[in-house]
Amino acid sequence: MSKKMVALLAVLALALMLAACGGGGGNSSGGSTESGPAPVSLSFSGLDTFAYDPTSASVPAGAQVTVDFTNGGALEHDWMLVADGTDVNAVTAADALMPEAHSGVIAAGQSKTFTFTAPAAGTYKIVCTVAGHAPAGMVGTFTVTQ
Ligand SMILES: [Cu+2]
Repeated sequence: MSKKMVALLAVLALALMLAACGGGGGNSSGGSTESGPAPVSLSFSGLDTFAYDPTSASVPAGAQVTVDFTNGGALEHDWMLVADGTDVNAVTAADALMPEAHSGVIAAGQSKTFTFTAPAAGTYKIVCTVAGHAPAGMVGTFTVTQ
């Protein structure tokens, strides 16, 4: 076989590989057509010791985050995501980073599951907006990774 022929075959083979990789996009069955992080499920309890259990979570940016928040106390509690710079001594529902990243106030023993899209990479706070709770320490850390 001539060198030209070998080179031509190599180019053809490469072209076929590129077509196979790049062309499949929308019509392959299921699977990896959506790029991006896998969905994340988190479980938190709000406690009358003015703490969350667990106290922190870490998720990838852009992930669909489902939070199952249970009020494990006798008082009302909620779970709300706010910017790291938010003053926890004066936090209200209006400070929510996004309305969907808030459980709403949950009665004792009740729970709520809600879903939001993880924001850009960085550090955020989880706060309880019930009067006095965040100032008493009911604040968690929510880390979003690249
Ligand atoms: Cu609370």
